[in-house]
Amino acid sequence: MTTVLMIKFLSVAVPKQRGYVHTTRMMHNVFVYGTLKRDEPNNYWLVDKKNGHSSFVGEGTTKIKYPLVIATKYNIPFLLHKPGTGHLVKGEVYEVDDAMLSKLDILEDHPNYYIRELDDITTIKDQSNEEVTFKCWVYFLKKFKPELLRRPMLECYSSSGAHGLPYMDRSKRDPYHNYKSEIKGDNSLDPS
Ligand code: PCA
Repeated sequence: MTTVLMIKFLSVAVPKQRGYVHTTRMMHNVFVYGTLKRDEPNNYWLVDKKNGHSSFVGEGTTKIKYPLVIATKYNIPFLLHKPGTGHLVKGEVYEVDDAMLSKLDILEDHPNYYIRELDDITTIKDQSNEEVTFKCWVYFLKKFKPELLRRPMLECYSSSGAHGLPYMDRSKRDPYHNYKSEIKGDNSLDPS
């Protein structure tokens, strides 16, 4: 297995007053494990060109175990930052530009709610079938109520999975219900 640091730039043509000039945009790898995956309720954010650029890189798996649980009355998936507990979680890697990354931060309310962190993700290269591990951004829940660890831990999320807990879209939620208080905790005594 090889560990690689993938730093990419996208070359784009930007209109100037006369003709076009080429400039480069920083690209980022993001690992998604929940509603942002293909065929899941928030994937439209990632594919909407108005939000910026994204391209599917491949399926990926966390290199260490984490608890992936569904919580709140809206059935939201959370990757709890408790390394070593749960499963090697399966998800998808996307390459995104700065504009898309900041849109995803708005959706996930980083850094107030989910926290975006770089973590090791393993994927299979198409051409050589070789396993590679590289750093991707991942949205974690870092301060959570300990009782969330008693919930069933998933290896692979789907809103329509056998758990029977379909995700409820924001537009259908009660604006007066503070669902964040259902999951937010103070893990200051927990070193992970
Ligand atoms: N969307 C992000 C984090 C949790 C969620 O529902 C994701 O798919 O990775």
